Amino acid sequence: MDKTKLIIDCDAGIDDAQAIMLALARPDAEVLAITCVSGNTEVDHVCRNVLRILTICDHIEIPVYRGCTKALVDHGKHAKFYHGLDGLCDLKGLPEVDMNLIQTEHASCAMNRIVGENQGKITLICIGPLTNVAVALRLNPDFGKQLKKCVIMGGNTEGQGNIEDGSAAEFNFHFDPEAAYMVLHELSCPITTFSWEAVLQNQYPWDWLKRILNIKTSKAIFHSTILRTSLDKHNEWQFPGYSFCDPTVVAIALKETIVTKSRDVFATVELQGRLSRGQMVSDSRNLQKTPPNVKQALEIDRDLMMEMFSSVFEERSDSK
Ligand SMILES: [Ca+2]
Repeated sequence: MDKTKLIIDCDAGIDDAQAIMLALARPDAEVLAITCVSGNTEVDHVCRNVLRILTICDHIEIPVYRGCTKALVDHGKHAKFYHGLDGLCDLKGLPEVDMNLIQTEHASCAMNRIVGENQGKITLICIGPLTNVAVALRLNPDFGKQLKKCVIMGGNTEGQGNIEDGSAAEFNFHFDPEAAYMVLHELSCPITTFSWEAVLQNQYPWDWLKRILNIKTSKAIFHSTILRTSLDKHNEWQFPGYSFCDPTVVAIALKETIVTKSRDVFATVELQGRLSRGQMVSDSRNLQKTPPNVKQALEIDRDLMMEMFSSVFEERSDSK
């Protein structure tokens, strides 16, 4: 089987953990590197969390790179209201890890090197703010041309935000609007985005999630432990179902057919605005007569998504 070669750029993060667990469990994926960026929490916490996830999944051999400590212009606000101070709900008892395992090469340099060594073969999965990718672009303007494709968790299609300050932007784009702008305008490879509104419109049955939370393998217990606090937020927000952000992006990267409705559109990012800084703005009527630069995934084959995610926790001989 030809495996899809992945670089995962993340700000782990609870749903980043789910996304990485999904990628590592897939026989059709090869994770070449995980790069870390400031976002949900500080970048050192992100690095530690990624090592914890790799430890639980028995894939500590995958290289992890530390990336940007701040957004390009502003210092964005971390999402401690959902992910806790350390990105995984400040829980005790998570695996101890050796931070010396973090590679010395900067994440943006590593992205460029690995993509240069595998030209046209790498799918870049972006599930955090886009700062590392923007810096990779500034180091090498041809970075995008050397990618196979890029799939991004981020942006808006209808101006709904998911940040406590009430702004009309999605978290990853809001955290570093300039980086998101650069990526949409300059990353010259096929780009697919999964917006916050698409997350809300593709929710999953609570009963299905409860079945996963009741599995008692070490990997499933880790997953249910880190999810517990965030589920209180879902209850508080009265979501009708469970919402998947980052894992859906991994699924889209590996199986394009999981997207059952999409639109190709020219989109940019608002860099000003009191309430809309960081909002993705789409020219859905093509009034500017500008060629599309993104495919926006709108609807997901939820049965397939549930099947893919459930398989992460299926028993194997190693009980992971
Ligand atoms: Ca994330």
